[in-house]
Amino acid sequence: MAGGASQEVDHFMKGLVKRNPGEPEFAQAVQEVVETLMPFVLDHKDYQQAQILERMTEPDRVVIFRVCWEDDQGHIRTNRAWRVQFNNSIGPYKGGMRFHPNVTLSVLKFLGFEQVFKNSLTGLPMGGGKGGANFNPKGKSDNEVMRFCQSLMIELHRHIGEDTDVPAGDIGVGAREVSYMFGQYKRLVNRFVGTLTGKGLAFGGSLVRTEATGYGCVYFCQNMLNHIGDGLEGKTVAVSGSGNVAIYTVQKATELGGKVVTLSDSAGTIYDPKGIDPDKLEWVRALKEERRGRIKEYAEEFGCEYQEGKRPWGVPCDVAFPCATQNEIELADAKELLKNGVKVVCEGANMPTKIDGVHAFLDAKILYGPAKAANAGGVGVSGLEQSQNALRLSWSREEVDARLQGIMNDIHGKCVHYSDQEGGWVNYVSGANLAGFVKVADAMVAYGVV
Ligand code: NDP
Ligand code: 2IT
Repeated sequence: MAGGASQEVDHFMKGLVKRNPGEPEFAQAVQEVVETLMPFVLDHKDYQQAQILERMTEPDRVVIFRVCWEDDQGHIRTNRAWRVQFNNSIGPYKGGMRFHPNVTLSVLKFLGFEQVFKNSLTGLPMGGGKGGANFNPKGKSDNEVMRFCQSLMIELHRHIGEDTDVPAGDIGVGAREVSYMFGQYKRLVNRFVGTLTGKGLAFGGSLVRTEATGYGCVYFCQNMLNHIGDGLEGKTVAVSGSGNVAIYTVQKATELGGKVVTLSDSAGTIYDPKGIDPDKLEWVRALKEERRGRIKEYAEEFGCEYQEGKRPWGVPCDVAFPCATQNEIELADAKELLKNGVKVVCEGANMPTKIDGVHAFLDAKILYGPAKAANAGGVGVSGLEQSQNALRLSWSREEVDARLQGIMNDIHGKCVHYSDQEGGWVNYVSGANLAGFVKVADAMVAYGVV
């Protein structure tokens, strides 16, 4: 970056941190975007005059509320919940809900900010939002989770709607939680409309939504590899996490000829050099989705190594799919991956790589697919679920999967079109940030001062 742009980034970030004290994740997400956008914005007077970066980094509104519920012992519990309605310039707010004890306003603002760009990249009419609560579903009974979801929805329902804001799942929010929230929403508003996505197939859900983030991430990876005349066939693959995104990433990567050798959770990593075949993966799906168990049990079941407290990044691999959480690849992990010859890093999780790790991947000129492009398949199929709900019909699995592939191919094409390219190497970070930005920024400029 030229000296002038670099100074502008520093100046901008100082202001942002001052306005948003104690929000490190939000500052990190903005920094990564502003670093790539600043030279472009400095070249475009209309964006500067419209103060577009200042406006795009300020959410439209944030709703914060108390959620009280009663546990199975009859004790009253109190949690905090949020909905960050970040930007609705190109469509109703859209984004998941996260239930995890580490959820803070900073985490939800970073996720909402990223969502604005991601949703723009899908080509569908969706603005960006995110919500969640500092509630820990782990170890809670189904009834406790239900009471929590119902209590949360008593407040949240006032702020959402099929043309206003459409929540979905994220960490700690899967089919069970979306069903409880949607059931309570429907009861409160007395209307059956697609205000949540990720719903069950019997009540308005879309085929392939469960698989969409993982499948989409692998389609994006395959696109990056095909662009350089390569493919997943025969590649050794490391995946982190063992939740929704990880499971369907493993499924599709295996189907396309990769050998996946790791999975993890917050307690440790399993390393299975023979590969996680479809039967083993089905066992993991039941472990996680039905029994809500720990990944350590995989090592006991299939007799492989369990690395307590470790992430998968020390294992030799050609392709890495971080699919657990933010900041799970630190600079040392990035260096370790590069030392072991990684060729592709494709992000299923949101902001899994710290900024210095991102710079290490870009400096090494590997194929690095940033989250807002690579994991957009989940929200993409959520958008298709909204379309099906509005049309009052359901598309077949083949139809939704073909549309998902089309969305991921288009995102890849946009990244290539907008990226800085050096000798044929594509910088997917600058490509994704610019392509996502232009559509939203142009809408904001067209609206005038709003
Ligand atoms: P799940 O709740 O299904 O699974 C989360 C997985 O990540 C679990 O294995 C969990 O382990 C692990 N994990 C969560 N927090 C931490 C942590 N602090 N440290 C280490 N491991 C952790 O969530 P999803 O699979 O839905 O989400 C995973 C990632 O993908 C998130 O970054 C999410 O934002 C992103 N994403 C999800 C989409 C979706 O459609 N669901 C769409 C796009 C992105 P443990 O059980 O031990 O907590
Ligand atoms: O981060 C994400 O894109 C999601 N958690 C999915 C959001 C959605 O609305 O489907």
